[in-house]
Amino acid sequence: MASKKIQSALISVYHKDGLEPIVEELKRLGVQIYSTGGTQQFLESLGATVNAVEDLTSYPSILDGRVKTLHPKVFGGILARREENHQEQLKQYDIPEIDLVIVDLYPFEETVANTDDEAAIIEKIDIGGISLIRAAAKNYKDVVVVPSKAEYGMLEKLLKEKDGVTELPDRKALALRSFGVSSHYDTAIFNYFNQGEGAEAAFKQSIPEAQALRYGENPHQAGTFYGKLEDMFDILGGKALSFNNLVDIDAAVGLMREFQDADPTFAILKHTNSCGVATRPTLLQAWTDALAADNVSAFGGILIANTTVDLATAQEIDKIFYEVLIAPDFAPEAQEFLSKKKKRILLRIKAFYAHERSFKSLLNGVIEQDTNLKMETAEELETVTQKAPTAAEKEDLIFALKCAKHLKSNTIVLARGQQLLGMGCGQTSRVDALKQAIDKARHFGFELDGAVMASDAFFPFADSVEIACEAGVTAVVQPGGSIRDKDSIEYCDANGMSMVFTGVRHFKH
Ligand code: 93A
Repeated sequence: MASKKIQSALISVYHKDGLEPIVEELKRLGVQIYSTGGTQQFLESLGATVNAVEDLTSYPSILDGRVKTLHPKVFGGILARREENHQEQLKQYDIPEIDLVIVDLYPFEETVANTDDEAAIIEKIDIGGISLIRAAAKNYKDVVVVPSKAEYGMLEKLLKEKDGVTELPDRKALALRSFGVSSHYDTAIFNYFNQGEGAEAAFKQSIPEAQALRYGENPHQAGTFYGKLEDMFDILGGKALSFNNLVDIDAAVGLMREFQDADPTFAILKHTNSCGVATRPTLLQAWTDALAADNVSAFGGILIANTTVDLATAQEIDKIFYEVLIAPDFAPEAQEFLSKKKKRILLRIKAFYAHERSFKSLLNGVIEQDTNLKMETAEELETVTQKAPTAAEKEDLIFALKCAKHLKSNTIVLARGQQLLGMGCGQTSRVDALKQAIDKARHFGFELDGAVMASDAFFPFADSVEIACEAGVTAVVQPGGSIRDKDSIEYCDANGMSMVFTGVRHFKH
């Protein structure tokens, strides 16, 4: 039966005001009232007949009021289902049913706002009251719960208009309000503990801070960053980071993570894609050879190095316009020199950190996945052609694969001698990506004899291998797994090329 008539009530409120009309109704309906000390006094002052909770539990309020209502005789009467087996136990232990629970919690938030006295604040963490609310809300099928003053009006109406008879939807609505109150209350307590020295650093980090950005991807879009950049970077100078800067920095860091233990490496990115990458004995040479792959796209780019930027390299970099320069460190004279350009963003990265999980919002939800932290090694490459790649080619295949992993799919990377020669990315066909890579490489003056090719996913047909071979490519790395793998392999064998499989796809959308 969904209709219930309120016959008994437990009232325990911190602020007593506002209860008067409710008490009048409870008196009129002859509801049996149980109450805690202070509330009891107040209700009696209004002429109500009240049973002390202490008489019910046969316990006084103890430990300075910390334990008042926490007793089976109270919670049993709230939580009992109004069914046969629970009824028997209520009888056995002499527990009266409680049909209505009215609570106004200790004012925790107000206390935090008004004092720094920790002991006073802790004392205002309500334990019994919040338990009463949660218990009554759990048993909403039978019990009416009023978790704060905000619901007094609703209750008054039910008592007045329906003589204390309530329906299931009313009780469920009040239960919903109750869990709203309890979660808000606990969040306030959490926020209090999650500050100052007592807060655990790791836990604090997991609660991102909000930082308004000038705008989102475009000026007509508002944007916010949730996170703490200072944990990852020393921001040494430049204008405020934009939404797009953050997206590009993330891509740059992801790419350079692959090269963090390599010889000096430089990468140049635009719109999250690398257009130049080189590993060399010196950073200056790495910069020069990264730029050589596409000195047009580099304009306004995001630059990242895996080692300290020295003055000579800084002076070369300074010749082009860039947005952001990221490095593990800067020689003092290099930092001083680069800082002269006030708008350019200079970031000292503390670690090439990567979250193990990544998220993306789409449709009416969010998707989450393991971050792609896998990278194959030269030893893991499985030769599938008669000819195996040389040791140098293997190193270049891994280099190209690292670049390809961080380019938008479909992508093809052409590389040689630890230098990106050309790349195609974000294409709807693998052949288009390859053609783009070849065109770019040639446009910037590279011939492709002896170059290697990496593909983020398998070749569905032999056409890509044919085009690459004609351009001069001698070794290919791909995951494998196409039903036509045999066609590509046979073409390589017939044309003196080597091909290796990784078994690992690196799509990036
Ligand atoms: O200290 S408590 O967490 N321990 C309890 O057992 C308990 N039961 C009710 N606080 C408890 N309450 C709270 O006491 C209620 O939430 C209410 O705010 C207050 C009412 O106390 P009094 O009626 O004595 O003024």
